[in-house]
Amino acid sequence: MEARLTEILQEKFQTGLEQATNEQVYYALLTLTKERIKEGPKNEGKRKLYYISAEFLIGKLLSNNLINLGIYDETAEVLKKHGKKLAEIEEVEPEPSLGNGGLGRLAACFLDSIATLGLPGDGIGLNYHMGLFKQVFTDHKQDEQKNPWIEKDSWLNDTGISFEVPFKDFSLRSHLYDIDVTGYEGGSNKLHLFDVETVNDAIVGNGINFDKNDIRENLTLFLYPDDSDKAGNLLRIYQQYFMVSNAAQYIIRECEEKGYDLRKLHEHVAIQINDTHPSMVIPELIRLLVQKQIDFNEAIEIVQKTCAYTNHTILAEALEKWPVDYLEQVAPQIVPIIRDLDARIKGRYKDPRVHIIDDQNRVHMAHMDIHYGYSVNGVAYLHTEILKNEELKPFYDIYPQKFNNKTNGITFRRWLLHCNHELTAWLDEKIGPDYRKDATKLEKLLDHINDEETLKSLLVVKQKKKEDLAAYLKETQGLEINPNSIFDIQVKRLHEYKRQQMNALYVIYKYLEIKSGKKPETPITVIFGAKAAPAYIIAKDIIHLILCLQELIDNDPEVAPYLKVVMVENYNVTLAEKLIPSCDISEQISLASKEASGTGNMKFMLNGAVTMGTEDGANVEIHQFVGDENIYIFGESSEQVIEHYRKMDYNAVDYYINDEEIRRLVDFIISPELLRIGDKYLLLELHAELIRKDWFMTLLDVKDYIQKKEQAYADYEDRMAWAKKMVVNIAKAGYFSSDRTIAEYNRDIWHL
Ligand code: 7GP
Repeated sequence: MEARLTEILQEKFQTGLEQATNEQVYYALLTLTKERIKEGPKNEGKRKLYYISAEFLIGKLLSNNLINLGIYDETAEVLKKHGKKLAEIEEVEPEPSLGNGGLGRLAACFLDSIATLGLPGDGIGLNYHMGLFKQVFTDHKQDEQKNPWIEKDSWLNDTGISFEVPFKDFSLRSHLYDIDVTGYEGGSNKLHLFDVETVNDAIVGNGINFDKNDIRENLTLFLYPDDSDKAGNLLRIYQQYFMVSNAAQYIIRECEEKGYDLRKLHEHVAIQINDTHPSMVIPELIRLLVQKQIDFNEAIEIVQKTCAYTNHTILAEALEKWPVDYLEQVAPQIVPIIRDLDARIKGRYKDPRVHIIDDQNRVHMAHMDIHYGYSVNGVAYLHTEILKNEELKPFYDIYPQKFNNKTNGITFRRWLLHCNHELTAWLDEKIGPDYRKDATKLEKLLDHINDEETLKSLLVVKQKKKEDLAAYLKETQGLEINPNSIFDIQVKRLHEYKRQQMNALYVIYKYLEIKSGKKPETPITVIFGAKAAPAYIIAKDIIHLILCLQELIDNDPEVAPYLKVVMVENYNVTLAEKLIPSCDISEQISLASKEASGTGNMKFMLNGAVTMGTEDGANVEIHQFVGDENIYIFGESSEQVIEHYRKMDYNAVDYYINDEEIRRLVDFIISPELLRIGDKYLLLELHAELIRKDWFMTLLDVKDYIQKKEQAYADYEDRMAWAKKMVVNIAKAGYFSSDRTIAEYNRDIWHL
């Protein structure tokens, strides 16, 4: 590889490895890696999966590809010999901005595992030029800026493939770019990203503003453009239809190229609909099959045997319902099909809860997926049970056989081998490398749990990662944190159900404790990372509160040595890769029943953090695996919470009035100390929200939470006992490998 690397640098830059800049070396490695993938094996088979998703939060690709190709160590060595550091080269790569949160990152982990297991399966999505926004903090507030990430030389390969997508008043030409997806010591697949030929980056003005009506120029600019008005809703429908029409045309084209009979499409194709964004693939595929002279009824049957749907949330706001009238304005050709699909259901079932088009003329996308797909899955045991028994119960009663659970997983290549070289080396030494291919082998660690040297060396690894993070945050964000403090981390999208506000109330509690003279034995660093949706006002108020607390504490010499709050700017995959290995306490504190699964919880566990969490999502399964001793569980159960919603008997204001302790914490949000720093309107707004609405029941669990945190911090002092908890968490993480999840998808749904 050294020879080829030198050759590329010579050809392109007329320079050698020693003299080359990091940018030039990055370019050479990009070229070399792409060549290797091209020469390497491809995954093939009789039935192929197409995973359609609005998001793919793939993260940087260089190191991951080097690991999967088995040339990471060799590359690092060659670079070192010539005075270069691979870690510094990694910094040159821009992070693709193609995703938002859990569902997008899951899709990326899945692509890695699909390729690793040797299964033929491609991703299909859109090539957003500005992606999600870049988060900048000004005046303790979130500011959104565009995030252009595509450079002249990138992982995108221009395929030259293009389709015509018909809309009501015009049509658009697509242009397909592919990114290679490598498997770990395995074959490769592709991620297909469709773009619009006429897209125009120049129409984006300040921040993330642009003309929402200019579809020809704006369709692939942003992921999840603001949908608080009609134009925004229409733009999202344009994006979704464009995505699925291209997907359907691509799939049909591939089948025809391979000489398959389209009447047997389902024998060769499985389509996974990742949440409701790609749901229109169902009517679109029917439409295209009919165009190919297939009978309408038969087309419906074929599509029904081809499509499967994954639900990622029970939050009503995320279950898309498009007005028929909007669909008419964008893609009228699929509306008669949707009406026909709905009429068949209405003919069969009187219960309006299972109809596709409701009495307000809105199309329930999930309902179409469930009726006209062959599988419906939730993403953790509890989540699937809630779907079956609550949210989607009328559907479960009709189609019990369609429902199945697939507990999420994460790829250990990125979330261990790549992000934590020290822990990987430690594991290799303790239990040998088998766990890299078979994650359940991590259990072998339990044989060493009473070995003092093992425990001590694990603490050394953790300490090193804390120092790495401290150095990284100092250099990249100018933040100073104490590597000898407890790292207590909550990183995830900002949403009231995830309850970052509860963690902030804990910070207030601790601040007041320290002010009153009660100092923690070991200093505490509470780290947040989160983007709020641009139109989500309360989420932004919570960010504001956290940033104000950060400043208050930083400037208080009585408190600063013992407590620190930091909110990292522009949380993304790259930052997650630095934060997660360094963490001691992983915050997974959603209101029970609301977090479908969570996947950060799994990444933290794998890296030796102990979970502080509610019995929600996959926390339930983590709890079962590690046992009561190795996790901190608090708060009301999902049954209790669901009961509160049913009876509508939760009133935050009662907790506020009746509990002096709670009142003290909530009122601190509008204390003179914070009002001096922050925006009084925003702080008052949040204060009022917590008392009057508190939709996600922060005040219900906050006291239990505080108590459990105090317990965890006290336990942390016994370093050996804590290290044992870390060992159990790592040892039991094997189940949460996305290789296991994908093997189950394939066994039960895809049959590739
Ligand atoms: C997320 C869920 O909130 C999270 O619990 C789960 O782990 C993840 O999906 C993967 O299954 N949901 C979303 O990201 C989501 O609903 C809608 O996004 C835009």
